[in-house]
Amino acid sequence: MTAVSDAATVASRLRAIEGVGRDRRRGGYSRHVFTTAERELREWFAERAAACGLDVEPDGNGNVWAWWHPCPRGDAPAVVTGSHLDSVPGGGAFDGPLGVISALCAVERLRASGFRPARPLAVVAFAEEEGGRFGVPCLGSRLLTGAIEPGSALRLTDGDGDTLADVAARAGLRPERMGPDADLLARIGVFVELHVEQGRGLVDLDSPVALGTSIDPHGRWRLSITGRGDHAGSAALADRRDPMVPAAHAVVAARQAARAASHDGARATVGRLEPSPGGSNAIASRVDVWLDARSADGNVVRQVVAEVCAAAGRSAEQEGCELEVFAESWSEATRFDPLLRARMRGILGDLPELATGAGHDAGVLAAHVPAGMLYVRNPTGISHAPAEHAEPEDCESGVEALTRVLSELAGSTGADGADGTGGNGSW
Ligand code: HGY
Ligand code: MN
Ligand code: MN
Repeated sequence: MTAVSDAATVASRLRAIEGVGRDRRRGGYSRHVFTTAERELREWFAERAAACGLDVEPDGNGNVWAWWHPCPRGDAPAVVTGSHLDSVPGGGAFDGPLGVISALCAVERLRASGFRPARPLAVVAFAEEEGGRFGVPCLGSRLLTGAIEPGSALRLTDGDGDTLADVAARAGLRPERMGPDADLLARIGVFVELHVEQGRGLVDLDSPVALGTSIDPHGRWRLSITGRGDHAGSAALADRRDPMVPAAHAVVAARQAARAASHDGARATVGRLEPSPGGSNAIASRVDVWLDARSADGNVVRQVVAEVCAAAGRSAEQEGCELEVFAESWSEATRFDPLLRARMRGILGDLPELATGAGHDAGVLAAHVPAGMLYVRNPTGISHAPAEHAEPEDCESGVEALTRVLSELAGSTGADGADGTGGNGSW
């Protein structure tokens, strides 16, 4: 591959956006879908993609695609790579943007090397992967693939009570057209996502890059506990119906239930808890508790959730409160395409292979097209927090790997006209 000027390194591209969406209160970044910060990133992505000769085409669901045209077989299923630009509240700099930026850098290097794809090649930035604004992760890829019913998606609301329909319309989309896009989905032949590792697998294996094997089943539930608001100083204990007490039991029960099922890799987390009205000298009238539960076994996830809800229910009954539970999202287990994984191993050599508990758009697409992932070492192992990190040289190893994979999958240098598949039409 050609030598790369600093201008096209991942580190330089990350620096170019490092000021966008900084969260002064929480630290890290808050770049939620269709907010000013995320819109700024979309515009930056579109500019950079156009600058490297790609045709930028936003789809009807808020995802942004950048296509490498023309190519000898324009109608062949495309090789697609990319990730997302949105973040969790107070998130790190790499989760999402590393995959999008690495894809752009890989395309720039392929073009600079004189490579010509035998089939379309695209870079995509999916919308609302974190579910940080509307509560459902991978919303853009779920809408594209029909993994979520459009009507229920459009009725999702953000913290201000604005619906996705209203926010999307303000962003220039046509809510009535949002939903499955079979034509676009049919254009995708294979999807490869590069992502910062969310864990310490690579640090312990001392390798800068790994292949993804699977994503654990995982979901989100909202426990809504209703009591009676009152004065913190005058309400007698015997008269209280304080929803914060069952909420506290839910938090502790999450850890206990996960620990009891830790042999199945169970994890249960309450990262978000919203008392209303939220006065420090008032008993809350209602508390919403969001439970995130995951495990290698979907039945174990459901078991953990049942235990947490039972504990919160018992406490709510004792406290004279009402508990309602709402399932907000569910992601089945993903096993990445073994043929594609073998192909990527053939291209990159025997890299470590990692399972993950973190969800990705590649997990949603995997139900429709061969999908694979590349992980870049994160020396802290931490993610969804400002301490998330990847060293510049490891990011370059990631781009190098992605560039080689794209070059192989997308076909020839134009000399031999090979179509890039493994010869048997598979990947
Ligand atoms: O929550 C997840 O696993 C992903 O980061 N959206
Ligand atoms: Mn991510
Ligand atoms: Mn994430």
